[in-house]
Amino acid sequence: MPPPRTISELLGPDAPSNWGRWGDDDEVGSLNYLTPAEALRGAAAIRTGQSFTLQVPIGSPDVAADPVFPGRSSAVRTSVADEGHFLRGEIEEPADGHHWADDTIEMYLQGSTQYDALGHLWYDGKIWNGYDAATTIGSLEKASVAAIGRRGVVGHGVLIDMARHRGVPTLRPGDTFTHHDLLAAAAAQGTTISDRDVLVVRTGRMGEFYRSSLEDFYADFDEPGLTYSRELVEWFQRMEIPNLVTDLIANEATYHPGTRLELPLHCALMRNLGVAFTEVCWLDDLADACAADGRWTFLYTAAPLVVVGASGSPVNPVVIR
Ligand code: UVW
Repeated sequence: MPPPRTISELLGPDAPSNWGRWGDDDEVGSLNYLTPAEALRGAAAIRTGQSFTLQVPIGSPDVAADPVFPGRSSAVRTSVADEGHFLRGEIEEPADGHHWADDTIEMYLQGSTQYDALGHLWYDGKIWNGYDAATTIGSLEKASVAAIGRRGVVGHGVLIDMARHRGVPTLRPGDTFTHHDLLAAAAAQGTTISDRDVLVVRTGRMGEFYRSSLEDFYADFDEPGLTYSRELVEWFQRMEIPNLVTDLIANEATYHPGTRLELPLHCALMRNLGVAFTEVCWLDDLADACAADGRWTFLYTAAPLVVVGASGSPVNPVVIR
């Protein structure tokens, strides 16, 4: 048999699917698993009340660029009102003497810590739930990130630290792992991945981004990460994983090792199962805290912005443990 040349061939005509599971008009997919009971299970994991935010900075003057997928560019924030505008007479002095600051920002909505919309990526002319890919033209009519933003994400999270498990500060380009590796890492951490957990996976890559030069980080861009197999997709489906959260630029190994096809898990998990993807997260501080007291579970919350029709949104998830 010749090797698959397309995502469609790799995943096959009978790929595991959740289309229709939550009705013909669903736009949030596996986030439906996050019932109020899951919020309570997450809340029950809180012991000390310590909280962590998972967003990387947008437009920090301390770094040369934001961590983005090749082809995207960093956010550009512009101050359109500040004291300078008043000093230069560019804004009319109000009679009551008050001054203000205002900004605009131009950015890829997938250019920072982000939620992907379920309609962000597709193959064979169909997006999540079988909606026609033509519904994405100009604006996502279906399965845009606004649906996730309106709903919000609250659940029981578990952190699996693959970098710590492998005894390295970061996984390297081309390193891959499977759900078997996640389970082995969980066992080594003394924790369990339970049904309906928000699965948070640290590879160390975000730390590496801030330690490296841009040239080094993007040379032969080949992110490490989870890699496609049908068995792995079936595991996600069986475990009813609602949300995959990582410190990678695109949540999975860039290339499927056997075929070199790009980002097959976006299609197998996001398009077919409706798993929400949260990318470019800062997980190092959370991981250090979990390692310090051996507790790897927590309440996970996130609210991407309700950007109508958008394929993604910046987000600052909050974890409480
Ligand atoms: C791509 O679409 C390439 O990646 P992401 O999911 O990070 O936006």
